[in-house]
Amino acid sequence: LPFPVVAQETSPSATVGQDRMDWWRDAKFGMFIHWGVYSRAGGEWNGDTDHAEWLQLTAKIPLAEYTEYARDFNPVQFDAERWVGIAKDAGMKYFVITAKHHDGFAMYDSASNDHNIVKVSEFGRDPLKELAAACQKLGIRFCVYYSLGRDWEDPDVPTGWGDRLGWRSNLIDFPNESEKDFQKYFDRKVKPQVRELLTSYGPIGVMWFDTFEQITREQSEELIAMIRELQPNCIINDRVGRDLGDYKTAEQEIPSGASGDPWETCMTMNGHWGYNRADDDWRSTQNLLQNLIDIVSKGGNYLLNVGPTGEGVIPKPSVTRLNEIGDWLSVNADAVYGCGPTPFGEEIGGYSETEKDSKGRAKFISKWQWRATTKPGKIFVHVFEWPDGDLILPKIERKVSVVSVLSDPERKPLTFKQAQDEVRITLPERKSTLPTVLCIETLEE
Ligand code: FUL
Repeated sequence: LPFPVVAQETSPSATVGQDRMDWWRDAKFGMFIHWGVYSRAGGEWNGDTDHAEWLQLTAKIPLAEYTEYARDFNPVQFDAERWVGIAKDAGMKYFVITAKHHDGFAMYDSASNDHNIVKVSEFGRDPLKELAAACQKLGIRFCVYYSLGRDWEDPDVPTGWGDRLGWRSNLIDFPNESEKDFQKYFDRKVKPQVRELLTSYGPIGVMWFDTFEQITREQSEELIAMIRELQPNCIINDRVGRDLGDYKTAEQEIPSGASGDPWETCMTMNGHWGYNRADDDWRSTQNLLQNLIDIVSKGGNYLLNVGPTGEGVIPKPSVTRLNEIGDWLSVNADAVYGCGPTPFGEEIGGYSETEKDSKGRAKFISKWQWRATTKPGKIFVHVFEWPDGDLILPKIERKVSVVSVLSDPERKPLTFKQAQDEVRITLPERKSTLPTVLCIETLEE
C-alpha cells in the first residue's frame, strides 16, 4: 500500500501528535510474526510449494478440512521466551504476532469463537498468553495483528472481495456473496475478539489491523472508540480503515522521501510472510540493515517479519541475520534509536513504483550511497558504499566541530574540510561490508 511522502524540514524528535506515539517513534525496529495453522504445511500442498499464510484460499481447502488439519497443529518446540529473546537480541523494541490471520483461526484462547488454537488444536496452550508474559519480562512491547476484513471461517464475510479488486481471479468459487452480511460478522466476531485481546493480555502496544476494504467509516470509528476506552495508550495502524489510525503502513517497500508523520514499512526476509520451506531467497544482513537505516533516515519504523515453522521454531537463516543486525546495533544504537530523520531533506532514493529488478520486484533506486540520521548537536552519516576518495556531503548549516567513526572505541577524529556548500571527510580504511557510521558533531551558531 504505497502512500505519498513529502520531503520536509524536520527537527530531531519532532513529536507531533499524542504521547502514546512517543515510545513507538523512538523504537524504530520491531518483529512481525506470521504464524498459524498454515505454518504446518511449510508452504506445500499437493505438490505445490508456493503457499504460505493464504494456504486455505490458495490451495482451495474447504473449511471443514482446514479445521481437521488444525487439530494436529502441535508446535511442541514453541518457546515464547526464545522468540522474544531473539527479537530483543536483534535490537527490536516491539513484537507483532498474528492473533488471527485471514483464515479466521485465532492463535489464542478466544471465548467468543471456537475456531481457535486452544479449542481445536492438540497443542492446547495459548501462545499469546506466553508471548505477552515473555514480552513483559524482557521489556518488549507486545502487539497483535488482526485480520479485519478477511475471515475464511465466518460465513458472513464476502470472500470474493479480493477478486472484485482484480488481483486474484478465478481462484475459487464464491457462492451467495450478496447474501452475506459483514455487519453480522463485525458484531459477532470482530468486536468481541478485539475486546478479548485488549482485556486478557496486558498492555497492547499496537493493534495492527489488516484488510479494511469492506469496513465502513462507522465500523472503523466504533472499533477505535472501543480501543481508546479499553486501552487509551494502544496505538492503532491505518489498516483500521478509512484513513483513520495513528500511523501509515507501507508493505514490502520503502517510500522515497522523509516524512514527519509516523509511518512503518513491514517487510519479509525472504519472499513469504508465513513459513515456506522451499523459499531460500533470503535478503542479506547488509540489505536488511540498509533498509532499517534508510527507513530511520526518512522518519519511519521497520517491522521485519519472521515465519516460524509448524513446530514453533524461527528458521535459522532468520535468526542468523537478526543476530548480526543485533551485533551491529549494539555498537551503533546511538545513531538509530530516538533519532530524527535526515537533515539533508531531499529525495534520497527508495523503491521505484515503475522500475523492476530482475526478479520482478520494485527496484531500489539510490541517489546517495549513504543515509543520515540526527540527534541534537549530531548528524550520523551511515556509509553504505565507500566512495573513491573523500566522502562529500552537501552543505551543513552548523559549524562542524569533530567527525569520528561511531564504532571506533578511541573515537579518533577524522580529517574533514567544511566549505560553504559541502563537507569533505577523509574516510579511514573500510573494515566491514555493513554500514559504517560517522558521527558529525556540530556547534550551536
Ligand atoms: C497483507 C496480507 O494479505 C498478508 O498475508 C500479510 O499479512 C501482509 C502483512 O498483509 O495484507
